[in-house]
Amino acid sequence: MPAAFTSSAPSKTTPVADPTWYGDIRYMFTDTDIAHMGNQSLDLTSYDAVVASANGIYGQVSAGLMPPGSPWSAAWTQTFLNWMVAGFPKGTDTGSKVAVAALAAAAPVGRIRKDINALQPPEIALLKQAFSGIMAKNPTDPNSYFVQAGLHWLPAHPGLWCQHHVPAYNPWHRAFLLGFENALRSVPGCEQVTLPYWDITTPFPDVLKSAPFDAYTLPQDIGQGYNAGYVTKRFAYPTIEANLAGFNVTGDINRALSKNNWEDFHGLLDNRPNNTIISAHDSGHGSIGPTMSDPNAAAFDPVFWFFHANWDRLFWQWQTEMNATDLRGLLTTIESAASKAIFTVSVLESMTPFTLKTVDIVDSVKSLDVDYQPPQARVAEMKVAKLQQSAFAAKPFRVKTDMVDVCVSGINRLKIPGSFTVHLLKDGQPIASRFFFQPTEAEKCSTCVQNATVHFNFELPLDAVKDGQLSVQVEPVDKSFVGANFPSKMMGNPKVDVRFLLHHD
Ligand SMILES: [Cu+2]
Repeated sequence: MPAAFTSSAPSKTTPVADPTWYGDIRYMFTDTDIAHMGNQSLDLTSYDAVVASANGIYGQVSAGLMPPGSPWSAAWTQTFLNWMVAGFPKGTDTGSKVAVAALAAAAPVGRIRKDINALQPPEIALLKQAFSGIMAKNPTDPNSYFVQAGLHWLPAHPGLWCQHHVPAYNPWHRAFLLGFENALRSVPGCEQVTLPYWDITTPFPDVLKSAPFDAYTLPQDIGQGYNAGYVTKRFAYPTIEANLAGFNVTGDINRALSKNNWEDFHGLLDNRPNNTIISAHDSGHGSIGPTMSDPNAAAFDPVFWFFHANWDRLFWQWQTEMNATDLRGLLTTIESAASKAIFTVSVLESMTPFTLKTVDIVDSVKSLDVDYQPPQARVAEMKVAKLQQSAFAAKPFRVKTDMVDVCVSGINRLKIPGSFTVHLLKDGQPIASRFFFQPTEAEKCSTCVQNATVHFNFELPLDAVKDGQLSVQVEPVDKSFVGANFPSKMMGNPKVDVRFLLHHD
């Protein structure tokens, strides 16, 4: 289990000369402080709120008044002042190494999800037994593969339950996976089985290319033309690998893991660049095949579960590295009101159709008994520079002139019938592409209409885009309406911006 959040608090006897929000300040408020000031509408878990009230907080702590009964030491007060003087730097977390070390030494967890390539033959046999078992269950049985997969979209409640491109995306899918794993455990003899993951930066796992993991046949109609007898479909395996490389899914994953805050890790939320986890997830869906490209039916392809266990693993890895494995730690990484609200406003904490609430899934190990074994081959791990579109003026920054961000914005996705790819072309040749995962009738999806207008960010070497004619093409999966190039006018006349990126030293 990760170290307790408060264990990373700065020294009470020696002031920190160069404190940051992520490294020091967020650890200085106790749960009591947070509850107490919360009554007075000051949210001490929020960077913005603490910055806005910093003068008042400093006045109280320097006068020895706060917190009541156990005021801050002189060193803490000085640390806080140093942070104010430096212009409230956000910095990066320094507690992650503590958290990771503590994790390794922790007591064994009940559900260890493994890299599918690390499974031993008896483990594969058990997993096959569990999948075959739920696939054989009557489609009215809540533990049947049909009911479980159907919760994602069709036939359950199209567009009402499943959360994508919104703050609840990661929490909702964590609960979804747990329910599926419980269904697998309902098969006699499989009470201990766990759902492995496919590290998508490695080739398509061989074990998923044969029954029962290669396909599923619908036992009854689910709507939208998916009728009884429909067999889930994938592209040819070499095509899948070429697609994943073409979308640079690995690049998006590495960029996401380099981010310090919730919005940038997910991407797209709060108008952040769309080139991190949700982009990698969408492009992954689009890479794998006709069934996985369509949210209506994606969860019926058995690869969906191994694919999504991997996104949940990455979410947990990011949480661990950010010391955001409990609610309080997670809240300190959240910057926007909409994201914070799903963890703090009771009615927004529910995740239909699950009984678990968003706040229940934050600590995967402690609350859900779920942990992940690291991937077998960490081939693709690379250090990604923390490039930003804007930087704090209080700190020196550099302009990186060898990289640019090409942003295609203002795409009204509700006008596009189903999932689509956005290509950036130079002299007619695609140089970068991204996929967007959405249902055929996005305008009827209550989650989709919350963010009708979407954008795509391509971080590229300047050399890749200069001295050539650039163009953008939006290619729907379903080309029967307008062909391979969706007309700009029909989707709100998207715009293109190119900007240099900045970074702090
Ligand atoms: Cu998905």
